[in-house]
Amino acid sequence: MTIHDWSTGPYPARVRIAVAEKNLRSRINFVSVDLTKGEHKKPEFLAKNYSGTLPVLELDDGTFIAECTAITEYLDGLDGSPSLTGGTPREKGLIHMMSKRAELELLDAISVYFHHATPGLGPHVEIYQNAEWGFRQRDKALRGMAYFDGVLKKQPFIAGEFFSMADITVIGGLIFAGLVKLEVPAECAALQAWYARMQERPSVKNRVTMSDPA
Ligand code: GTS
Repeated sequence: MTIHDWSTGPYPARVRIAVAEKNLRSRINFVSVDLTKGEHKKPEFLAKNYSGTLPVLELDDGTFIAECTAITEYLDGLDGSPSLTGGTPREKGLIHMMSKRAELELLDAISVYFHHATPGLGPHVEIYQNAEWGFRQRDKALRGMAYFDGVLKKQPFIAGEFFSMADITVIGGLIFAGLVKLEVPAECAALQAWYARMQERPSVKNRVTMSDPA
């Protein structure tokens, strides 16, 4: 399988973490797409993913799967023993809900802030910017951090009692927050403690070096 991505990107990080958690590194070939050159908006890439975003998983039969959640579900199911996306209907429902919430309230909001209220990927890629919308999304992300802090005061992981795709999505959000220098507020102590724990996981720690020869 091939993953088209960008090694330091927060969304690619989500799939790289899933690859490591599922011990799939030896089965994946990574191909780098240069976001700063706008390669992801060129016709050759849009033929792989209509949305013009990374990452994209290319299967050996030529099928392309985009969207981090969809790719994670695919990878998680390969061994017949899904651990990141839930085994029971209840687990699947909760993980899906919390992962979607982490996108809506945190990661995607920070992405909008980055693309609209900062120079983003540069003028040749950011052809439309709306700073006011970007700043609103930054504030939404800060509220999202407070929400996830509340969740983590009651349970050890984002979707309950075990590490899942929902944790990975929040990790992606906090990686992006770090890149745009949006600090987790000091009062979000549970979120900070959880993130410190997450960063100790080998899958999180080693994600950027994954493209180097194994
Ligand atoms: N909903 C998509 C997913 O979950 O896969 C969003 C993917 C996404 O926004 N990826 C970023 C991207 O392609 C990659 S990165 O910024 O994290 O490296 N951004 C480029 C752009 O122009 O939006």
